[in-house]
Amino acid sequence: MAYRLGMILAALLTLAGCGQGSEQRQWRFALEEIEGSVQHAYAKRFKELVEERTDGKVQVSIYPYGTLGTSAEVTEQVQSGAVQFAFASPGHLGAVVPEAQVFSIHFLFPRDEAATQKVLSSSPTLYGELAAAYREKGLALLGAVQEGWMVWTADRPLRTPADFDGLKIRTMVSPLLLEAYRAYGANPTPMPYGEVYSGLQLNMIDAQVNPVFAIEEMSFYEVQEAMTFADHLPFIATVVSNPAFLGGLPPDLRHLIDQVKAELDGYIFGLQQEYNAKRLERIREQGDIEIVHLSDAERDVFRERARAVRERYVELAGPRGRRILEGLTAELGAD
Ligand code: 6CS
Repeated sequence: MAYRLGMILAALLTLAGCGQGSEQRQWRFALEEIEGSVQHAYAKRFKELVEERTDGKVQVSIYPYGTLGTSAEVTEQVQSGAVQFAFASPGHLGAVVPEAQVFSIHFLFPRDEAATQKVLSSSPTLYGELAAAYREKGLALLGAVQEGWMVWTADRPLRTPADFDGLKIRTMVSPLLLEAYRAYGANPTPMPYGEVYSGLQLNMIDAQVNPVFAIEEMSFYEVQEAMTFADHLPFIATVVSNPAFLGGLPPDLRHLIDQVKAELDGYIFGLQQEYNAKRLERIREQGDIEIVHLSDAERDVFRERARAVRERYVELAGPRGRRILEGLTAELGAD
C-alpha cells in the first residue's frame, strides 16, 4: 500500500515538473470555456510560447471546459496543485475570494476597452491588494483578461428595469452578481456554465448574460429572442496559478511565465475584439434574433440603479475591498 502511494506521489510530482533533477516538465492549463473560445486561444498561445522557449523541456496540456469539471472544481484543482494554471472568472471565484467581485460591478469600467486593458495589465491595486486576497485563498493572481462586453440575452429586449421585472436571468455564482440583477428587479438564478443552454431550452431560466463569442459558441442565441447591449460590464477573467508551484520553479522558468503573460496581454486583447465582431456577424447571418443597443439615456437608468451595489461590494469584501474599489476607480479614471 505504502509502495503504491509512493509510486502515485512520484508520478504526480514528475507530472507537475517538480521531480528532483527531472528535465521534462508537464504543466496543466485548465479552462472555463470550450475549444475555440477566447480562453482557449490564450492557452494555446501560452503553450506555443512556453514550449518554444524551453525547447520542449516544458510541455503544456490544455484542458477545455468540461474535461476537469466546473469553474469551482477547476479552482480547487489549482489550490491543491493538481493543475498549475487556470482561468478563474470572478463571476465564479467571487464566492471564494469576495474581493474579486470588483470585476462584477456594473458601470465601473469605461467604454474604452483599451483604457481598461492598460489598467488590467499593470494595475498596482490588482497586483497588490487583490493579489494578496487571492494568495490568502491559495491562489497566485497572474493576469486579468478582457473577453468582451457582457450582453443580455432574453425572450425580449431589456431596455428598462421594468423589462427585468421577475426575469429569471442566469448568472455566475458570485453573490454580488445576484445583487446586481436584483437591483434591476430581476430574479437572478446562479448555475454552472454547462447547464445554461438546457436551462434556457427547458424554460428553467428566461435570460442569461455573456460576451458575444460565448453566446455564439454555446448556441445560446438559438434559444433566445433578443440580445441587448448595455455596455454595463466587460467580461474579465483572471489567470491563476498555484503559489507553491510558482515558488518552486527555477528563476528562468518563473521569469518566462511573467514574460509570456506580458506578451499575451496585447495578443488576447486584439483577438477577443476580432472574435466578438466576427461572431456577432455569424449570429446576425444565422438567426433571426433582435439586436438592441441601449441609448445613453437608457443606460443611465441602469447606471443609477447599479450605484447602490458598490456599497454591497464593500460590505461583502470588507476594508480591503473598499481600498481595492477606490484604487481601481482611480486607476480607471472612473467616477
Ligand atoms: O458564464 C459563465 O459561466 C462563463 N462565461 C464565459 C464567457 N467564460 C467562463 C465563465 O465560466
